[in-house]
Amino acid sequence: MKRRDFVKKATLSSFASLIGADLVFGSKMLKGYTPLALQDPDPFKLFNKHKDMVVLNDKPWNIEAQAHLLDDKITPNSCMFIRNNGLVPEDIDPKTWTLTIDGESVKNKTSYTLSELKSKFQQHTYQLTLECGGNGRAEFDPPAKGNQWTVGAVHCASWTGVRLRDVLEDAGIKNNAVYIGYHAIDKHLSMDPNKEPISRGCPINKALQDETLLAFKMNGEDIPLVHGYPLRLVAGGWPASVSGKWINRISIRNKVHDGTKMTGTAYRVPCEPVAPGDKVKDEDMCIIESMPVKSIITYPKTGAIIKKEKSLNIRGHAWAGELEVAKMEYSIDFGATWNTCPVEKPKNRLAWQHFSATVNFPKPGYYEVWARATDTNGIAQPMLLPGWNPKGYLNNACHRIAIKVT
Ligand SMILES: Nc1nc2c(c(=O)[nH]1)N[C@H]1C(S)=C(S)[C@@H](COP(=O)(O)O)O[C@H]1N2
Ligand SMILES: [Mo]
Repeated sequence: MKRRDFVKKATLSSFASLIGADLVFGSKMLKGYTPLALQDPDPFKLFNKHKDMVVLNDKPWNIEAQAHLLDDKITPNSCMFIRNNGLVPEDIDPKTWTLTIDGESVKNKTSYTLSELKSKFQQHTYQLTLECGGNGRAEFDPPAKGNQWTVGAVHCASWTGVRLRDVLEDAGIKNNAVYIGYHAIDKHLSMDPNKEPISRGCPINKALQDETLLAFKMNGEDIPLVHGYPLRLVAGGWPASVSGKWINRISIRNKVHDGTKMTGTAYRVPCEPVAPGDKVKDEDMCIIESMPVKSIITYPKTGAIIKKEKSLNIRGHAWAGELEVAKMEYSIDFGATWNTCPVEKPKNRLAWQHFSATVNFPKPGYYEVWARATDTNGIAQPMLLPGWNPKGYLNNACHRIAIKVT
């Protein structure tokens, strides 16, 4: 039950147990009034998030991790960033939930209940890296509007579900299919029922990949509500906006999907590089597909102080959209020289990879450790900022941590 309904239905005694004190004049309270103690929900409790997570916006909820919170190989719910464009749905009944496959390019429009999806199709589990297209936006200059994500809008959880391909093929895909678009039940901030907060998708070939899932489990449990319960599209390696939460419809389109945030400048970057601050026409903006190569140092936490004789073990993760990370390096001299360090193979395609290194510092003082990944095409992360773009997407600059050696 959602807190609001709980408050509505609560008796005075259960109400008091929520607040942790007696509601002394509870009988005098006007009907429909919510006591202040319950008006400001604590997002950390509400979403089971770690206390070091950073709230960027509360309407809609946008919460990011810090680098040191992402140390686990598989990101636990407590440290997964939240990015909502609209309102988190309430009162979801998994028993009556259906997913409808429709669109110009479906052979037979078909609806499936959750239990049909689970029983009719084979289930698969993959670790999938989902990074918000706007991760790193805070660093761009001139600045871009939108959530000022620093480094924490990325996670790699383990997702279980059925292949989108199996379901689309069951409904039948016409030869003229080019794209899929998702529709979800979250409400627009304006509460206008005719507006969708977001309805994105991907080309049909991405939709048909083995790892593209209709997921109903995350890290072995029901997906937490805020991350898309009861059904979520998961398309690793692409901007996480492609991975629709709370989806109840997928359209097989005979053209590029034109839902909310597919058109204009949303999730698009200039097709050709532009100078910082340039105006770019809508028609010169291209849809972001695979995310660029990137890495993050998750241990130690920036600002760590170490003793001179100790060498420092660092570790973190690296990912490269549709590609793999082929090489991992670190630098302690602001990028003048680089040392190669080991990077593990991914658990499966589109999962992030783990790296570690033992770093030795020549003498006491202030240092920065920079990490740089290179993908299988030989493309490396830029040391500082990559190409400026009007909406502040795709900042894959090297992650840096400060270290003091005493
Ligand atoms: N229905 C729906 N799906 C959505 C969104 C949303 O607002 N509504 N946000 C998208 C964006 S922009 C991102 S980055 C990811 C965030 O996923 P998370 O909140 O599980 O980390 O969900 C995507 N799927
Ligand atoms: Mo996003």
